[in-house]
Amino acid sequence: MAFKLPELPYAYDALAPYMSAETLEFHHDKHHNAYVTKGNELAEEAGMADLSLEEIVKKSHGSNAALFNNAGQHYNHIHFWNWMKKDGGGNKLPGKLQSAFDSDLGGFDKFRSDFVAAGVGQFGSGWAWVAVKDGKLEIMKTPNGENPLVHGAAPILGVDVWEHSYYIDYRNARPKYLEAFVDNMINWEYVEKMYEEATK
Ligand code: MN3
Repeated sequence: MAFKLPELPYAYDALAPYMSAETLEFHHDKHHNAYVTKGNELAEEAGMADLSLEEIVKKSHGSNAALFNNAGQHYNHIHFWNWMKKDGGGNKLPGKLQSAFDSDLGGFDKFRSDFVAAGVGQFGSGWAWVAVKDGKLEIMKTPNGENPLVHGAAPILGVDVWEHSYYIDYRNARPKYLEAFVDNMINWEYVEKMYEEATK
């Protein structure tokens, strides 16, 4: 199944001032598109072009680093665009998520500080996550294009901490970007949908 660049689910300026149109234009049209183009070439070369994206991510992990990085980033960005929305974020979580955050992550405030700390603590490029592992939520961080799928977990929320995600808007202030992501951008309904899929 060939990779295809999805449309952004909102206008380029929808997340401003927390994430600018300029950031989204570069990040979606250039960076994500490059992962799609390169990923298709490498999947073809590896004879994996007919597999699903998730299968390619898992199968290339540890055996084909170039394909893994591009396929992983394609998977991560497809969800990343949907993990954000205009007027998102904040501590009003849909009911089922709220109970899981309370029981597994110590409540919203502890989630917020642990998630921001995971993103800040990821040295260099990578991602911070909330993932379901063995039926429970966990905060994780991964380098480069890696994601929780290759650690036996299902991501339900992730934030891109590569500099291309925040440098135009926040320069080197990664913590401020992560706080704005949690407070003003998260699409909790999409997180809930992934939570339901991961726990059914
Ligand atoms: Mn990115």
